[in-house]
Amino acid sequence: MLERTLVLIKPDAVERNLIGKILTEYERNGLKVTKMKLMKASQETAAQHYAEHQEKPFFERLVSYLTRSPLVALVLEGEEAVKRVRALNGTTDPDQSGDNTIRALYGKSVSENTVHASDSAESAQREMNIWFG
Ligand code: RTP
Ligand code: MG
Repeated sequence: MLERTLVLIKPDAVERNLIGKILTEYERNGLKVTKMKLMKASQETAAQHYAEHQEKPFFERLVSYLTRSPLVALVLEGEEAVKRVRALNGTTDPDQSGDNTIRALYGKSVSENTVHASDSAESAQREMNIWFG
C-alpha cells in the first residue's frame, strides 16, 4: 500500500553534516521526499512529538536534545513506507542495529540516534500534523 511517513533527521545528524548521506539512503531505496524543512523545534513541538514518552525518565533529556539545534523534518512516500523506513533506520540503540542501517552507520548512542520515523500509519498522520500542520 502507498503510504507516507514522518521522518526527522535529528540535531546530532545535522550538527555532523549528515543530511545528504541520510537522504541518499532513503532516495536510493525508492522513497520519495514529498515535504521537507530545516527548523529548530520548539519545546512544545518536541514534547507533542514524543507525548507517548511523557512519563519516562528520559523525557526531559529527549526534549532538550531534540530542541538544541536545527533538525530536518520530512515526509517520505512509498509502498509500505512506514515499515520500510523503520527498517532502514534500524533499532533504537545504534549498537544493536543491523549492518547498514542508518543508526548503525551514523548513530552515536540510544539518546542521540540520528533519525526518527513514525511507528504506524496512525502515528504518521499525527506527526505530519505536528510538523507540517
Ligand atoms: P524514534 O521514536 O525517535 O524513532 O525512536 P524509536 O521509535 O526507535 O524509540 P522510542 O521508544 O519511540 O523512543 C524515542 C526516543 O527516546 C530515546 N530513548 N532513550 N533508555 C533511554 O534512555 C531511551 N530510550 C529511548 C531514544 O532517543 C529514542 O529514539
Ligand atoms: Mg518511536
